[in-house]
Amino acid sequence: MAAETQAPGAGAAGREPAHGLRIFVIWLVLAIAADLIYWFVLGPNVPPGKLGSAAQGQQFDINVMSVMCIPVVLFVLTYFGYSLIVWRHRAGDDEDGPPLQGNSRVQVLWITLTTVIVLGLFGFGTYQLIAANGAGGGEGPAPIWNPPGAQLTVAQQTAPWSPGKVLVVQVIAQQWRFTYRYPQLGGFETTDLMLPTDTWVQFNVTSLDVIHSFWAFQLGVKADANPGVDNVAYSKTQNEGPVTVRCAELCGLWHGAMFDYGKVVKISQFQAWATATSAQLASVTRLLPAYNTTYDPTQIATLSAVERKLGLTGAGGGYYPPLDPSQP
Ligand SMILES: [Cu+2]
Repeated sequence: MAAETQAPGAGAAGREPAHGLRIFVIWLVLAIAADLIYWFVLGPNVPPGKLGSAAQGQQFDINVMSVMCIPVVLFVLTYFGYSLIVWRHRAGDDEDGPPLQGNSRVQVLWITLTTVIVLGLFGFGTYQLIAANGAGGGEGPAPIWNPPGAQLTVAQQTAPWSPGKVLVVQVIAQQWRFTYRYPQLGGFETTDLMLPTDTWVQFNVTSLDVIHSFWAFQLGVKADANPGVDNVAYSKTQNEGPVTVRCAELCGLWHGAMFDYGKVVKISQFQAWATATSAQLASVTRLLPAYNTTYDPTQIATLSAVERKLGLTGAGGGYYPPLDPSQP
C-alpha cells in the first residue's frame, strides 16, 4: 500500500519509508501478544464456564472467535494510530497527498482474507453445533444430535438410572416457576435441580401454560418451554458447582421472579439425595399424573395440587383456582 507510493515532490532523496512493513510488524507483535494474553489469561474465565459440556463448548467458541477478531480490531487501531502519528499535518506543509487510484493487491488481499474468515467461522460453527450435540439449545421432540445412548422411548425414560447412563430430567415450566421430574428415579417432582457430575443429562423441557424458556446458564443450556411440546436439550455435567436457572422468555407478570438454583454434585451425593427425596415425596408422587413427555392442560389441576402439597406458593400461588378441600 503506502509502501510503494512516493509523496509528490519527495524526490529520490526523500523516499518514503516502508510504511506497510512497519504497520505490519507493529500489528503482528500486538496481535500475537494480545491473542496469547486472551487465550491463556482471559479465555479460561469467560462465561458460561465449564460446568457442563455445552457451556464449555460455548466458552471455546467465544474464545476462538475472539482470537480471530482481536487481530482485526488491532489492525484497525494500529493503522489508525500510525496514521495519526506519522501522516498527521505538519506546520508549513500545504501539499496535497498522493492521488488514490486503487490497489489491486490490497483489494485481492481484502476479499481473500474476509472470505477465509467468514467461511472458516461458518465451517467451525457448523461443526461445533454437531460435535456438541446441539450445543445446548432445545432441538425439539426429535433431536437431530443425540449423545450415545440418549435416544430413549418414554418407557425407556422411566427405567431405573445408574451411573454412566443418560439422566433424563423433565423440566416443567409454568407461571412462574420450574419444577423438575426424574422419571428414572421413581418419577418424583422437585423444585431443586440436582445433577450428578460426569453424566449426560437429557433435559425434556415442557410447559403447562404459556411459552417459557429454561435457561440453565452454567450448563450452557437454553431451551424453549412450549405447552404440549417436549423440547430436548443436552449437556454433560463435568465439575461440581452451582447452577442458576432463569426463565428467558417474557411469560407474564412475575417472569422476573421465575428463577431458582440447582447444583451439580458428586454421583454418590446425587444418589443419596435421590433416594432420600424419593422416599420423602412418595405420598406426593402417587398423586402425580403418570410421567409423560407433555401434560394435558386437564392435568394441571392435579399438578398444582401437588405443588401446594409440596408447599410451593411463591409468585404463582394465586394463579390456579383454590384447591378443592375434598381432594387429597
Ligand atoms: Cu417464564
